[in-house]
Amino acid sequence: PAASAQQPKTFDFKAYMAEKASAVNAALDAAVPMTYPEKLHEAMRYSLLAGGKRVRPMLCLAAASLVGCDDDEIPIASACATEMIHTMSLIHDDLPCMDDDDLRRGVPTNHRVYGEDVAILAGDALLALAFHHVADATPANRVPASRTLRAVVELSRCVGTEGLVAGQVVDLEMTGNEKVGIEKLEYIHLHKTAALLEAAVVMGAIVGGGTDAQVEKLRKYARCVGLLFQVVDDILDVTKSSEELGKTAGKDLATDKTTYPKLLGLDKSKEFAEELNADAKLQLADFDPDKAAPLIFLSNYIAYRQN
Ligand code: GRG
Repeated sequence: PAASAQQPKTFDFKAYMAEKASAVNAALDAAVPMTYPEKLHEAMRYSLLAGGKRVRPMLCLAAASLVGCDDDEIPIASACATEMIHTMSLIHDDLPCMDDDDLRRGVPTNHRVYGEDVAILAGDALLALAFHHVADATPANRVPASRTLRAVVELSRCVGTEGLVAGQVVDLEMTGNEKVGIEKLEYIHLHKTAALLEAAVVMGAIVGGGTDAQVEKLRKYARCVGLLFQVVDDILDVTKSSEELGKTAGKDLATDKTTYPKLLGLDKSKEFAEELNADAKLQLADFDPDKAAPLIFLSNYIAYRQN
């Protein structure tokens, strides 16, 4: 069963992704109406609805359904909250005082369109809205207050000193530092990237009514997938730019950014990604293989994606 849990044959993952992404997009659209002050809401919507892959909300919905919750309306608020936080972190990451980027997902960054002041505030408003969304147990989402409380604890933990902010601060400290080792690199990735993926999965499992044992299995799954996400990102950085340049060495090897391929080499980085993918899927071995299919495919998708 463990082997078959890793290879479900009859699951249309493409259709699954399209269906979930469109449900998430509709819920995000409804969550930020174009009300007064319009400039703020426009800036929030500009980045929130700019066509991300929606990996975090999908993980959240899939985890809820794996623990037996067959109504997406129940985890949808948590799912949207993870995307709101992801979006606000990208807006702030792109600011001149951080990465100073002009483009995100092929279009001008939030501050290039709305100005730095509004971009910072749109990010702040998205962060607050994320928590409001999870905490606001309206009849539509029907989540018991005790589960909501645990979900808020998970979400708050992944943002601050144990999550994204800590990862970003260490990343900023490391920029241009030649001596970044594998431990520091892993710290950055576990905090900047894996923490929010973990919160997405764990919140889904909690609001979906999973047992403590199920929640912890899924937490392990998410940690592997979170690190996998970033290792693959680093690999793509090398392989994509070498394809673009028609060279063997990509831009990653030429910049001062420390990455897995730089520390381990490309082949070892690919092996590490394979191990993380296998380890993630191993955590799902005790679940019904048919129900585990979305999380199995999501792990494979993260491992083998091309962008
Ligand atoms: C969270 C309060 C708070 C502040 C933000 C700037 C910052 C602190 C953290 C940086 C977080 C960051 C930019 C992490 C990188 C995450 C990452 C892997 C982004 C790419 O994710 P994808 O591929 O992107 O899912 P799409 O575009 O598909 O949504």
